[in-house]
Amino acid sequence: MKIAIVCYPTFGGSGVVATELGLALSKRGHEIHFITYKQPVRLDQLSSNVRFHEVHVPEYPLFHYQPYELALSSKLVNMVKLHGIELLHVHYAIPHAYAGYMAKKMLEEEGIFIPMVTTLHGTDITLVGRHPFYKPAVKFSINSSDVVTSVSQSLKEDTLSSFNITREIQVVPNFIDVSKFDRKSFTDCQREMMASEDEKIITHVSNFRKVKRIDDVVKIFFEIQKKIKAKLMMVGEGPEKEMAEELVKELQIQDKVLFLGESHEIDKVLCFSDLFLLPSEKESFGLAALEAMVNGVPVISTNTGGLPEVNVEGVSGFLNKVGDVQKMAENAIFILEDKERLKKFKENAHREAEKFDINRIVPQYEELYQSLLEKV
Ligand code: GMT
Repeated sequence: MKIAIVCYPTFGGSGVVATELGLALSKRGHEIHFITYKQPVRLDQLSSNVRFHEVHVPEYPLFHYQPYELALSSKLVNMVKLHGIELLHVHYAIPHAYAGYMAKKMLEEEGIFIPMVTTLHGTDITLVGRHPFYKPAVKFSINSSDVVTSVSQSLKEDTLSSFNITREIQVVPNFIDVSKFDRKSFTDCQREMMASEDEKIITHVSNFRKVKRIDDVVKIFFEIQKKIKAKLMMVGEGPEKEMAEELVKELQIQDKVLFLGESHEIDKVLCFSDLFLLPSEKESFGLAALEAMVNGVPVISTNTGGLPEVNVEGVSGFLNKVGDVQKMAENAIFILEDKERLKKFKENAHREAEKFDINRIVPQYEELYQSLLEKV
């Protein structure tokens, strides 16, 4: 199949999932065209089966806001015609599903019928999409898609309760390539550069937005380090980073917390981590938690959104109410304080992650595409 994938090219989960999906599909013989404003961060292997088409938005002084949707829909029309693309898969409703729908309609005028799959990722529904400024357009684009998928059951329910949806929503969970971790060489893991042997390593990875409750990450760690010798690795960039740095200074734990910035090599940090913290306000799935788990890192998270579908209570980690710093710290200490218990949780975390192996999930998308193309 010739498939166009539209996504955000940044470090965010939706772009990562879209890129990994495209790469996996290309390995299964499909021709994938990524269409977005910058080369996606995880797209490091362009080939005859994997192409990238950049959307340019020319600056024009008349426009207070440059019209990205317009440029994207025109680019989609041109690329579909030029490369004979058969199907659009757009990730994140805003504005991708909207632009995709416009492209579909323009192509129909020329007698080209192309189905569109829209995958909802979370913040496009739970944060941004339900804002009255966007809501009618988001509802319209979801209802106008040929197939709608969501990355968790919880996100499906959130979507149905926030919007008047007339389409069926299929849950296709996010995934991970488990084989990558089985093949990993031991030398990649340079633990000694980060902490001494008797220190536990605790990690958080995110885009440092308010929804991640970065202050809770620091507060949970503050409680842990009172009882257990530990270091905290903070990976990522975002608006809450400065506040977190201030808090770390205020709590006088600067020597125990490392802000590593954005990284292309998350797995190299996760491979020596003992525990992962994800105390988010909302999380439709929690891809970061799954990435930790496949690396054998237990997860202390909140029990919000889709997190209970990924992190299993008492097995791969623990889940507590949003903001319950004390409980999350107690659970973290419970896992870390006993060597055998920690080992068990690490094994469990990896085993639970295997349920989301790429080879189980990608065929679900393939089947869905196939059945759509049969209807055209
Ligand atoms: O985590 C973020 O804030 C980024 C955001 C995105 O749109 O890239 O992530 C969302 O999509 C991910 C991939 O499906 C999910 O794993 C995240 O849980 C979801 N984030 C939220 O719901 C806050």
